[in-house]
Amino acid sequence: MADCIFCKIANGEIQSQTVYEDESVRVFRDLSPQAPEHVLIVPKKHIENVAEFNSEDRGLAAHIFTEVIPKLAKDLNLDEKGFRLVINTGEDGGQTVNHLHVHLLGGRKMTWPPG
Ligand code: DGP
Repeated sequence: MADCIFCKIANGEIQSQTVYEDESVRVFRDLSPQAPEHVLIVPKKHIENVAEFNSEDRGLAAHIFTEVIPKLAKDLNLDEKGFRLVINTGEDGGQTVNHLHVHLLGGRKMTWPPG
């Protein structure tokens, strides 16, 4: 999508601190980290948010949750102590960038409930 910042980052038009990339996703460090490790898992395909996922995206969703996240957890040394995944969705969900992204945060003890 032409004016989408995460499309541009995911496709490499804009530089980012990339920690992982493959044919369908880019994972890069959040500009405003909320934990010692804070990366964003971003599909290269423009999908507005998780509510817009459809059956065509089943393979992508499975790839993110069964391959990318477990690999990141290991690579970032978060697999033993744990981490948090966040998918802000829409206005009430606190989504500020309208391109689906999964936050992966770790390296500190998280609190609950979130704000
Ligand atoms: P959300 O509120 O879930 O839509 O989170 C958007 C996140 O994206 C927020 O934590 C800040 C981050 N972010 C916004 N613009 C950029 C950018 O240009 N580069 C990077 N690396 N992160 C960004």
